[in-house]
Amino acid sequence: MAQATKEIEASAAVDEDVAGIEGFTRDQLHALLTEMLLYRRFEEKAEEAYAIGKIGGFCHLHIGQEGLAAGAIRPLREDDLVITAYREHTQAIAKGITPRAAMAELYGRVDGCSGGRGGSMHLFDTTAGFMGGHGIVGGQIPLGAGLGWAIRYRGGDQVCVCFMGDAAVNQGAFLESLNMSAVWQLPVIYVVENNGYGMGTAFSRVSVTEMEARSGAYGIPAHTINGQDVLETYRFFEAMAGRVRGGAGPQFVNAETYRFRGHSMSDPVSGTYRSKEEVESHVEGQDPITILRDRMMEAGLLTQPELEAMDAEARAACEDAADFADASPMPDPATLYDHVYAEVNAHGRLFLDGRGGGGNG
Ligand SMILES: Cc1ncc(C[n+]2csc(CCOP(=O)(O)OP(=O)(O)O)c2C)c(N)n1
Ligand SMILES: [Mg+2]
Repeated sequence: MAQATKEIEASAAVDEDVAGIEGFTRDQLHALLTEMLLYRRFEEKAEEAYAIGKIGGFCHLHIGQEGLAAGAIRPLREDDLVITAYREHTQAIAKGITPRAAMAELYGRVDGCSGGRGGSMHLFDTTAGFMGGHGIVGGQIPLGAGLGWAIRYRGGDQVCVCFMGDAAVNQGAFLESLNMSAVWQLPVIYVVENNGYGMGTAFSRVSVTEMEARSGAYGIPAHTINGQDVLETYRFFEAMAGRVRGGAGPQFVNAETYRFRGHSMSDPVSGTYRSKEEVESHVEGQDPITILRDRMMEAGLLTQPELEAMDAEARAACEDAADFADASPMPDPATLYDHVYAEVNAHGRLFLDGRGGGGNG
């Protein structure tokens, strides 16, 4: 997979002589498809592991929405920041967390990217610029604004991509964060993964306006994209990251997508809030992987054996991740309270470096 990633980056300049689709070379297309297959197989492996009790707690799968992980995150720079909600396994992998470290975290093991303390909803790796994994709906939005502020304060030229679900735009934190981001012109791209539903409530039932209207009060430009089309998504974020890096200020993206599974592992795929037929029609016609696969095959840029080899590689990487997770130890119970509270000395100062002093005093 690392190879696939390099190929996208290496061929950023498009050679017009190379046959491709919409300016993407054959290698770039193969890399994007390989990435999305990895995400899909990872989620299927997680689903299987959850069913046999290897993974506990909550677990929300991104199946159906992978075009947004690949299309919005792969064009970013390594030092750009991503912050998101709890449906984040594939986004973490897209930003550079290995399938092994992600799966071990789902299993709650010490080799997980959060040391086994976060689980499915709290994948973290600051060195990869992946700032979590947040379980409180909308909780990551003010943090995203804070990351944008930190970038500005330090004089950097990174961007922060802050994902959220459609239900999160009705949280007060969304309004406060967009306002401050606009006032301070922060380099944050707010992205709504608009899959049409909260847990079981259609967005149309809890909103009297279209999603695009939500950022207008703050003068933040709104954009709607088709998140099932990974090529459109990739091009959009490639250009938008460049504009925001150049000082365009905060942006609001309504990325239309669809979740193929239930809200979490404990919810049915369909129910009173959406019909079986609705789900089936999206799985049939709106699968980001199938859409790209078919376009590549029609253009003569992908053969069946190539697809099978790609898929076998993705499956093997996820089997390996699960074996790795299984072999990793559980955290030592004696460390249960580590990282929960900051250590404070008698003067109320934080022990930041083990020597006391400094901190918040
Ligand atoms: C503050 C808060 N309220 C309620 C919940 C329970 N809850 C978990 S997910 C969810 C729905 C969120 O839907 P959306 O933001 O559209 O994201 P999606 O699950 O569709 O990715 C709710 C209400 C929560 N986690 N946090
Ligand atoms: Mg939603």
